[in-house]
Amino acid sequence: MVAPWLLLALPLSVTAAAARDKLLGVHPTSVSKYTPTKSNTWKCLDGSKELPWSAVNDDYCDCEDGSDEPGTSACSNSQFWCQNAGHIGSYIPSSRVGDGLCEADCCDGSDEQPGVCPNRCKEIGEAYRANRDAELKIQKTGSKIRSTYIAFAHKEQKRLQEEVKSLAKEIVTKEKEVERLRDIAERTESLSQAALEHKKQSPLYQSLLNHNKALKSLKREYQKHADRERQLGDILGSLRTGYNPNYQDMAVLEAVRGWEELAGLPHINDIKKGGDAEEGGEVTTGEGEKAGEPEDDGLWTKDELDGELEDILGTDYTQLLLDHEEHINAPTGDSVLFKITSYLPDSLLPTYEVWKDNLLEWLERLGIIPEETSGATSESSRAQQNLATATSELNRIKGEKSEAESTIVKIFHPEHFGIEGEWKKMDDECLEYEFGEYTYELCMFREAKQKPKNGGSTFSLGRFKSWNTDARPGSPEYYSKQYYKHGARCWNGPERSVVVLWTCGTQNAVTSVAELEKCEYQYTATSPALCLPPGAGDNGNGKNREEL
Ligand code: MAN
Repeated sequence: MVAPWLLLALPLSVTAAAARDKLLGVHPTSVSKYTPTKSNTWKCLDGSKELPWSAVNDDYCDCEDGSDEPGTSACSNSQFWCQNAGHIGSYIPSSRVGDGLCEADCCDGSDEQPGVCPNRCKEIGEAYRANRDAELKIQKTGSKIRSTYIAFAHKEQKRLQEEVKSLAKEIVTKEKEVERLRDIAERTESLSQAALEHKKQSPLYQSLLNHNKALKSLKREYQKHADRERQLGDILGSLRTGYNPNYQDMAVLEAVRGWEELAGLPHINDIKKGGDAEEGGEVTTGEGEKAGEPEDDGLWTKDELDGELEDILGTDYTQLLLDHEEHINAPTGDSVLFKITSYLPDSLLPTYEVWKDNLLEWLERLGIIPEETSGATSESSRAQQNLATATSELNRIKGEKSEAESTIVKIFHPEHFGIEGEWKKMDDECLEYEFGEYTYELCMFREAKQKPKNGGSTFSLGRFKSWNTDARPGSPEYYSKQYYKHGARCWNGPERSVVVLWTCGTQNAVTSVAELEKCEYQYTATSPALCLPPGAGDNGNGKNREEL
């Protein structure tokens, strides 16, 4: 079908109109390809056919590549070039040519019959340029800030490298210190062993051991007798219930009566005659005293003996001895002599110990100080404590060093703070955004949270998991998305999670929050870290478009 505006164009100046019509929909760089031969023919652009020049844009598709119909909808594989003077030129699919609709990409209306679509390119172009200029300004400012972030990352790298070096030195010193303290602890330990052996010779300790032995023996004998009594009780019980009273055997009767009295039982004949005396099972002691009743003189009852004797026999007498020693020495406090070791060089320590022992021995002999106050055991525990403190300090420094080392690796790692380290500045920075009844928090590279404004529990929305794994690490696209995962589980739903969509902006800020699905949140945010210098990293937005 011939485009109606082509028919309308016929009465116009034929040559001018014909020339213009033949170039309708042709991109400026291809204009030279649309000229007829001397014999007024034309070749399809793929060279497959030669046609009369009149066949170009005649609304009939002749060429396989659709090149003979750049300005009509006749060839389905063809594209129409909208010049859009004053804005940006753009291709549209040929199927949209002459469909009576005004295309956004064809603001000059050249794809429709004249008068159908007004030419709006001037105003659209102006608005577009104003917007682009504003964005460019933001990008320029943002990229300047970004370069300060990069400089910060380099500084941080240097600072951390220095820190690692100095921590390494500190570790060497601390390791030597730990070795020295271990040596002292081992030596004082062996000294304290000897002192302990000496203390164990004390009459008090020896007597305690004897008491313990005596108690153990008594317990063993007591148990033997208790067993024997139980067995005798069983024998006499059988005799009591099984003997024949008709035989009138006085010896048997006496034994039964005697047992009944001892055990506090009613006479068996009364029970058999149907008397109302109850059969007591519990055997009481001779005087009718009940087991478990406390003794007046403070002695232990049978129950206490059964329950607590075992504990007493399990006493750690060595520890008791040391506690006793500590207790006895406590009021006198530490003598300067016992603190002096911490000020002495290691090489002098053994000599000092010998000298100290001799001095103490003499002081004791002369009665100037009470005997056995050397406190070698507490000296040993002090040495152990010093060793433990130094060891844990060493471990703390080692931990600090390895953390600094792992941060150094992350600074310029594409999967962490970016190839240029541009995100390091934001490490652990927290941004907030208020929406509805919550304040939404985003602590970069750590955790996202949902905090209720009017009280209630804060929910974790997830911890930092990764950048946009669908893009190539290091590309701008890669840093346009961040995932925070495995937050607090939603009631009857998934674990809470966040996707942050980043764009270039002059400030680090969260600009919107939405809960797209239950417990799946989307933040939008801006950061200068994403502002590349204008021109750099342009991924060809203008594909198919061209500003004129
Ligand atoms: C809380 C908030 C909401 C969420 C519901 C799900 O109220 O975390 O965002 O939708 O729990 O039960």
